[in-house]
Amino acid sequence: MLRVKSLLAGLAMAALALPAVAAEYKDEYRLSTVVGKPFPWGEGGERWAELIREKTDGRINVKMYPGVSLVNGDQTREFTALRQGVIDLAVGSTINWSPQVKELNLFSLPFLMPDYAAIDALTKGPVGESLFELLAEKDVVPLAWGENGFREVSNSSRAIRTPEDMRGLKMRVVGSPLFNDTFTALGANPTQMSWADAQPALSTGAVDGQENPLSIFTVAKLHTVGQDHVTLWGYVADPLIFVVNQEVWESWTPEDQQAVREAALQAAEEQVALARKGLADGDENLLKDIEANGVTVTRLSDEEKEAFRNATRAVYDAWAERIGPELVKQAEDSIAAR
Ligand code: X2X
Repeated sequence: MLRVKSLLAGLAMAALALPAVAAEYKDEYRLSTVVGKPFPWGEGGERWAELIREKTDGRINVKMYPGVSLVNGDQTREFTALRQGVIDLAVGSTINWSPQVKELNLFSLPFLMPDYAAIDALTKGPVGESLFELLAEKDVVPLAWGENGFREVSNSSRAIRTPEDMRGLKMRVVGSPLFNDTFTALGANPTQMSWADAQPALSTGAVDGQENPLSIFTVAKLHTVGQDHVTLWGYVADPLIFVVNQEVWESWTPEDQQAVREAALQAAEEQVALARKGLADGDENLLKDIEANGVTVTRLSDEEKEAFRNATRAVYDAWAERIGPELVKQAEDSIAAR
C-alpha cells in the first residue's frame, strides 16, 4: 500500500513538473469567420485549420464556424466573444472588431489607402506592429494579416459617378458608426445591419445598395438580388486578422504555439493572394465576370474620386481624432513612403 501511495505521489509530482501537457488540450477549438468557403475569407480560415492540424500532428483540432454562428450571426460581437473565450480562434475583419478596438477604424477612414501597396504599407509596416501590440493587450494573440479587400459600392437603381448620385439611396452598412458618418456625408441614408440580414434586405428592396469587396459581391451573387450597378471607388479596404484567444494560446506548448503561428502566416499569405485574384496586377477577370452578369461597372477618374474624397474629408478628420492622430499620421507617412 505504501509503495502504491508513494508511486502515486511520484506521478503527481511528475505531472506538475510538466509544462502544458497535451492531455489538457480541448477536443475541438472553435474558429469564427463571417463567411465560409468559397469566399477567399472562408478559404483562409479552412486553410489555417488544415495547416494547424498538419503542423501539430493532429494535437490541435480546429473547426471553422462560418456565419459568425458562435455569436448568432452578430459579427460586431465577435471580438468580445473571443476575449471571453466563447470563440477560441478567429479570422476577423477590422471593421467588425472596431466597435471594441477603436484604432481598427483606421482602415475605414475614407480614401486613406489608394492602392494595394498602401494596404501592404500598413499591415506589413510599423502600423501593423502597433495594432498587433494593442490587440495583444486585449486578451488575444494576433498572428497574421489577411484581407477582405477594397470595398466597392453597389446599388439597384443607378450608376454612381458623383456624390450627388448617392443622394437618397438607402445603403446597408456594417457595424462601425464611421460608416454611418461617411454615407450620411455623401447624402445617402445608411442603415447598419449584419451580413446575414443584408442579403434579404437587398432582395426585398428594403435597401437599395451596399458596399463590399468584389469577391464577396461575386460569391454571394449580389447581381441576383438586383445589384445592377457597381462603382469602383476603393474608398476603404478591410484587412482580416488571424488571432487566438490568449488563454487558449497559453495552454499550448511553445512548439505548438510556433506551429499555429507558422500556419497562420502561411494561410494568410495564400488568403491575401486569393482575395486579390482577378482584381490586381493587370488581371481584371473578376470585373469581367461581374460585367458578364449584366452589371454596369463604373470606373472613376482621379478627379471623380477627388469629389468623393472632398465630400468625406470632414468625416476623415473627425475620426482621425478618435482613432488617434499619431497612429493616423504614422499610417499617412507609411503610405506616402510606399
Ligand atoms: O458584413 C460585411 O459586409 C462583411 C462580410 O464584409 C464583413 O464582415 C465586414
